[in-house]
Amino acid sequence: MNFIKKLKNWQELINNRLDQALPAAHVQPKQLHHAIRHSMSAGGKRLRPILVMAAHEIFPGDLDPMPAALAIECIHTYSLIHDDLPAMDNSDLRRGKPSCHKAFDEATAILAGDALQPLAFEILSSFYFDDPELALDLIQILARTSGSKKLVGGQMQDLLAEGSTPDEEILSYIHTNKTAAMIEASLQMGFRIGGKGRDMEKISLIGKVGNSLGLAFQAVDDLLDITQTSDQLGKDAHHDNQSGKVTWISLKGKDEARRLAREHSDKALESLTSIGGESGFLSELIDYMLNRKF
Ligand code: GRG
Repeated sequence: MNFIKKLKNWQELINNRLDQALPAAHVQPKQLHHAIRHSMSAGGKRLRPILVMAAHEIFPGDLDPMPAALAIECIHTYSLIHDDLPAMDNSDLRRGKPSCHKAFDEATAILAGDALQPLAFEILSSFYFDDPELALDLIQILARTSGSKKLVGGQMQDLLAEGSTPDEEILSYIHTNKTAAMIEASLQMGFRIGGKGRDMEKISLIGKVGNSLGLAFQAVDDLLDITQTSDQLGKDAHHDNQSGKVTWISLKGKDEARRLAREHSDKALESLTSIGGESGFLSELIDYMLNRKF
């Protein structure tokens, strides 16, 4: 199957499985479940769940990686809902639709994000119940990644740095923790479920793939923010400059951001090659993410 067809198939499958995993919109409190579904429903690229599937495919195992893919999307979507809030990035548009607090209200958006976090861990603990060691490893990866030293810490530092003089060390901290950590965790979770999920050397390499891919992804994201329109991105464009964000572009300019994106992407491919196995799709995905337009 060609790359794009497989990507679309996985996106569709993930959307269907998310639909089944989320509480139905008619379940009380309806407003909360509507809000969760509003933010979760089609529009996201589903990159992180696709990375879970692609990492599992390198050395496939007997267990289904899809529940882990859904769990990471729950955490990612919660982080987007909270990031859009007026107290954080104050964005009106997300995934081509009004952001959660615009479509509902701030309290509902906070609660929708809150509810998605335990849902992620409920999914992991229920689906991998028969393999408690695996379930615990997956829960640990996701809990650590979404905690105060990674995702939340990166977000905190991002907010603290707003309007400040750009500083390379702080910017690296933000990108590593706010963006790359979740991409790294996606690959680690998918790989852990697969057939060589306990091979320490390969686990370290897949972590390196994730870190480099995450840094490339963020550099491309910064570039898209200045080159694309809100319509094309499905979220507020030119937002970084308006909100005084420190980015590679504010620090070193557009050409350097592009060069960095390529460099990190090449590093990701290099580490991936050392892992071996069935990595064709993931390697095409790394290229695709570098050249994406939204
Ligand atoms: C609120 C704890 C907390 C964290 C928020 C996700 C996030 C952290 C902030 C959003 C702003 C931003 C630029 C984050 C960097 C990562 C990123 C580009 C997220 C958007 O991911 P995509 O492009 O989104 O994969 P879709 O909608 O396609 O899933």
